[in-house]
Amino acid sequence: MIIKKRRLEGKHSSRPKKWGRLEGKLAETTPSKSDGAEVPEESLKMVCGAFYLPKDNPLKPIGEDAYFLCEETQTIGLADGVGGWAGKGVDAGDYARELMYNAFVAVHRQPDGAVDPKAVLTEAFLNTEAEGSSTACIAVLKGNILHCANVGDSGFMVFRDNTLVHQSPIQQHYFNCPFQLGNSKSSDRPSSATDETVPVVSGDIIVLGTDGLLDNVYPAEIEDFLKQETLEGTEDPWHLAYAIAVKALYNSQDKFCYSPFARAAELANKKHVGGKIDDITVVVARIVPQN
Ligand SMILES: [Mn+2]
Repeated sequence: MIIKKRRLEGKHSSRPKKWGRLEGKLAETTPSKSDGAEVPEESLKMVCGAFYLPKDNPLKPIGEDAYFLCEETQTIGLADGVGGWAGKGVDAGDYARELMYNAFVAVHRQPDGAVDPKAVLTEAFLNTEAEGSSTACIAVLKGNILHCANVGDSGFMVFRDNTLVHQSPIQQHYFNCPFQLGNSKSSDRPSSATDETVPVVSGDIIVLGTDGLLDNVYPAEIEDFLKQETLEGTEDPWHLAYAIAVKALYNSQDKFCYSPFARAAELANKKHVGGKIDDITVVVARIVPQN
């Protein structure tokens, strides 16, 4: 069963003021030198942190998002149970949590140093029995390449020198109905997952988020935030994840901001004003030299 997300709220929208530049072309992601010489591959690793802010709901205190971090295998992942299941008495958070638990288990069954994110997602999906459905994003660092498998409207961004250089595409059947893994016949399958490889360099910041982040915070806002953090010398990924999640929370509760969700609604000829209240998961990985 393909389940649409929550109903829209609000009546009209306003134009963007500050963040319109996001439509611009993304920078080249491949590291290069001006003299054309090949850049030697650096041995890199991810240092990870995360912050989860479930939305305020006494009936579902842990929300519907789930994530895992595994620095041992250099793998991170998150999932967002599709809230539309609540109308059928199903907590899709159960599906998302089981999926991420199974992904964490699957990561450790992969060959050393050769974790395949799509294989992890496939094994996790096959072992998940809960009712419901969920978006999912798994990212693995191998050498200097970030490999990602993504289903639906969670996703990841890569920032270099405080500038967005890569953003994963969103997969949706139609507005507010993302691709979703699940056990019903019409759910999507891991074979639908995007399979992306992004070269990274030391100093890059990877931000994974559920739509609670992506629908409320523009990448340009994260760029500004990273610039400020650079000035202040903050490097702790847990702190970054916390601060970005709080920004998403703030925007989600702003009834008048022209949020990414409001913009997407407008493009789909739907009406929505302000941020979108949702569970917010932010995973931050800082790319650093191996030693
Ligand atoms: Mn969500």
